Formats: sequence, structure tokens, C-alpha cells
Amino acid sequence: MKNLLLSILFLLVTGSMYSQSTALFDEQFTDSATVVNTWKFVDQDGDSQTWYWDWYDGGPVMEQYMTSRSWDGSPLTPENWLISPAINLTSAAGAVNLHYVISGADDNYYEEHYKLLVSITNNEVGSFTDNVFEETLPSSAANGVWDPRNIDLTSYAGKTVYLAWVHYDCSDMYKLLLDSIQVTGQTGIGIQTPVSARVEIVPNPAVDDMYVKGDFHNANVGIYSLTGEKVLSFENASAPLQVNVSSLVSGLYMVKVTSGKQTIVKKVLIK
Ligand SMILES: [Ca+2]
Repeated sequence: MKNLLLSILFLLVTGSMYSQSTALFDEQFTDSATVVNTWKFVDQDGDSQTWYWDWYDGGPVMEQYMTSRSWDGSPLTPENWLISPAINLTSAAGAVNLHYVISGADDNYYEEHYKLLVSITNNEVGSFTDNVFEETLPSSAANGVWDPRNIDLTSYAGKTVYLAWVHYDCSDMYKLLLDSIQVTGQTGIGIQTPVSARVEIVPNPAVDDMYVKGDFHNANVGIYSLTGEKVLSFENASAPLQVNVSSLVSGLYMVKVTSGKQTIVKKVLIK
């Protein structure tokens, strides 16, 4: 119980930090259909395996993430590309940082290798000319433990970029796992704030009614339990959206706002 409470506290704290920083891009891989429609998957080595969406119910919080194999009953020699949608950094000024978590699925066979590439033109494999980070996973990322990474993308402020995680140059390990990708930055005065920074849940925690505030119109809003079940949904919703949550079981929920091509996920505690 103590661990559960600590987890909830952690989620609430990080959730409020996210809403106060300017998130230029946020991908938690919570919905497989959205991932398949917005990300690009390339099996460059041609063994018919590449990155795929997966989930693991590890306790109070269900994890959804992307994964790529270097072993599947027998050793593989992957060159699997996971390519992001366009990430608009044209309004970014000052420091731009990429955050994500990475892991190797096994406690012994965790030495997966990958590189992180950037394209400033399009999402074709040949357009990724910039190698911004490369590593073989250390033991701190073994056994499915999420290891955080922070990559400085400040030199790409003012541009639209695509990111590619390329699982390659390794074999006979197990699975490389990737999740919680966020690009943060500051926007200049007078420049439009991204939608992601403007979605807010109040009050949080919520008891009877909560409001999904922000600058969205004709958006789809879904409330999900941490086991991924959609418990409430609203179509063509505009802010502020009033939601009666008195019928929901107490606990943490995720509120997903999809407007156009952008999806924002916020966490809310319902008491
Ligand atoms: Ca492959």
C-alpha cells in the first residue's frame, strides 16, 4: 500500500510538472491504434520483424510501450527503425530537450544497442543524417527497469524534426523497450503556446465534477482507467468540458484529448 501511495504521489507530481512546462511533443504509447497511425515502422534488415506496440500489466500501473527484438527463439540481427511523426519546434526558443525511458527486457541479456537519429526534412530512412545519441544499454536499464535519457535538441529549435530510434548492431539479447517520449522547450513571448501545455484538469483530485480546460474544439476526449479501459468518452468536445466522475471508482485515471493530429494525455486522481 505504501508503494502504491508513493506511485500515486509520483504521478501527481510529475503530472503537474508536465502541465507547467511547455511540452512540444508527448507520446506515452497508451493507444495502439493511434501509434500505428502516427508512427512509422521500418524493417530495414528484412527479417519481417520490427518495432511493435506491447503492454505489460505489472501491478497498479499498466505499462504500454514500444519494443523491438534481437532474439525470438533464435538470435536476430535487427536493424529496426521506429520513426516519430513530425515534431514542430518552429515556435521553440531557448533550450529544447528530449526525454524518454529505455530498457532491456531481460536481467542478463540486456545489452541491446540503438542509435537516435534526427531528420529535418521527412520521415524516409535516407533523410536521417544526424546521429545525436548512441548506446549499448547499461545494467541500470536491465530487467525491464526504465532508465531515463535526456538529449539536448536545442540546435533544432525553429525547425520541424523527425526522430528515429534504430535498434541495430546487436544480436542474441532479448527485447529493447521504449516509452514516455517528451520534447520540452520554451516558447517566445507572443508565440502561440502548443495545445499540450494548455490542457488542464481541475480540480485534481476530483470528486464529483471535473473540468477539462484548455484551448481545444471538436476534440475527442476519453477517460481511461490505468488498466487501459475507456470508462467515459466525449466526441466533438470543446473546452471547458464538464465531466461528472461521481460514478467512477476511486483511483488514478488518464484523460486523453485528441484534437486533429495531436493527442494529449493528463493524469487525474478521482476520489
Ligand atoms: Ca528486422
